[in-house]
Amino acid sequence: ARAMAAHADAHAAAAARRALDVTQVVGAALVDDRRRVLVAQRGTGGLAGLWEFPGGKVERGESDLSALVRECREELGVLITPGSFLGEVPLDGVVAGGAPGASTLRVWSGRVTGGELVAHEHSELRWLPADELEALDWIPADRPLLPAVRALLAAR
Ligand code: DCM
Repeated sequence: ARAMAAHADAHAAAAARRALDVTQVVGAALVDDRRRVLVAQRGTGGLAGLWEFPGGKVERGESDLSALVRECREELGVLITPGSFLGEVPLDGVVAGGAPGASTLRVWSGRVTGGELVAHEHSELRWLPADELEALDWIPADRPLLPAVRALLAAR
């Protein structure tokens, strides 16, 4: 019941932030049949060279999961099926254009269910097992999600 309440709270908070028109970011921890997760290296911008879970900004009027599916199609050329919600991390004000913590990164697990994986926007894509995640040079927002991703891979 507590998990359900927390889930409802997270949804209410997300709706409130959208009402304020603050930028939200979604990401996908895509897993395969070999207990690996897809990680992507940013090729351009201030975060170039850092690793992330693929994703991006939720557009006005778009749901989180629609944004997740769209971003994976645009960035990776694949159709994904979202799975479980893994967690939410505050982003700094640079992304949001607002107060620190007003914007968040929300990450779901997912599976690739169609298409051919191509790095359309990243400099590199890698499928990595749980024990190779910690050593990557992660975007700060993504690193706190690693325990949840490792648990996801261990549970499969
Ligand atoms: N971002 C992030 N973690 C991700 C994906 C994105 O922290 N897994 C951040 C980086 C950018 C912003 O969200 O500041 C928008 O991402 P993009 O440039 O990919 O649209």
